[in-house]
Amino acid sequence: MVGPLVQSALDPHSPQGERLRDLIWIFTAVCGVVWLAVMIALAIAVWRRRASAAPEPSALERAAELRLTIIVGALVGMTAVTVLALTGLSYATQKRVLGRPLAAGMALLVTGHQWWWEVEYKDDEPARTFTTANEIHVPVGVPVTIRLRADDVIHSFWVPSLMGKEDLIPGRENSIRFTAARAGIYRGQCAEFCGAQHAHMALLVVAQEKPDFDAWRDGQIRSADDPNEPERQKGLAAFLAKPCVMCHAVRGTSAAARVGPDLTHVGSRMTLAAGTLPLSRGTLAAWLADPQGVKPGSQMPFVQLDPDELNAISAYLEGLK
Ligand code: HEC
Ligand SMILES: [Cu+2]
Repeated sequence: MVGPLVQSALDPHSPQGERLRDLIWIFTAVCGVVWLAVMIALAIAVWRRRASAAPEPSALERAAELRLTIIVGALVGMTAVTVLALTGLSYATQKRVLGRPLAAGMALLVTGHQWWWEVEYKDDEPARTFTTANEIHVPVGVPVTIRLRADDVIHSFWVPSLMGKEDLIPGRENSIRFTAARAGIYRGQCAEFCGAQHAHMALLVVAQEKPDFDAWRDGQIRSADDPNEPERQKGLAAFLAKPCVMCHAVRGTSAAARVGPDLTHVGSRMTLAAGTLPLSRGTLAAWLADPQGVKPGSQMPFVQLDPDELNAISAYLEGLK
């Protein structure tokens, strides 16, 4: 499919991601220095103790006591200053990354479902609004605000190269912002345990140059084309006759349900079932033949299809570019 996609907060591709990466390194460096200092102090103490003869336990050395009090007091003070400084830095970064709303830009709405992502592109013009799933395209250099909702349980939206995590909570709306700095494909993952297939709740963010993004969006706004090939026509007929239509929408047909992912342009996506499989005609057929084998516990039930129907529907879906 799209090669081995590494998702790493240490490999940022957005200004917000860079802020967070800097924060991670500063914390790591400061804590590393503190750890090293503690280990050195410990080694010195052990070594000194062994060298000097054990003093009389009940003897009181006023000077030594005073020195120790001052040293311990100073160290407690330094610890407090370090912790406060790191807290302040973390707070400042959070304000910069999440603080002021972005002026212009693009807004979309992502809803978490067990175990897939519904993605809605809103537009002032209702005819330009559309829904897709598991793959978010954004233009490079444009600030993107994503409103986050959940349908069932708590999920967490995390695309490490672009931004930190944000929870999707039923009954509440959160939001997250980022600006993709470079074209690329960035993998994301649900980061809050949400049930059996939590690990198979991935998504891709595809950052594209503006003209490519516009072309993609215009393609997604379109309804599905009527199939010309006989096999795909058979596939469409079978799809509409089966319970698929109780859960899925294909714009331009009578299928308009929203229980599962919108399939209008499913063939244009890189992955199937929220990053579980690369998308091809073969994996579509495997999914339809045994959704519970591919993704046990998934909310898509097995639907009985004879081999011809299975082939025809797979061909139809693959052609929904
Ligand atoms: C009871 C509701 C339901 C029925 C019936 C159903 N599906 Fe699904 N379908 C889902 C859900 C929910 C998902 C998301 C599964 C996941 O990724 O965890 C899904 C996922 C899919 C996907 C993958 C979409 C993507 O973008 O990854 C395809 C393709 C699909 N269904 C096709 C079909 C076809 C064809 C039928 C009929 C033979 C069908 N479904 C019947 C609920 C349903
Ligand atoms: Cu989840």
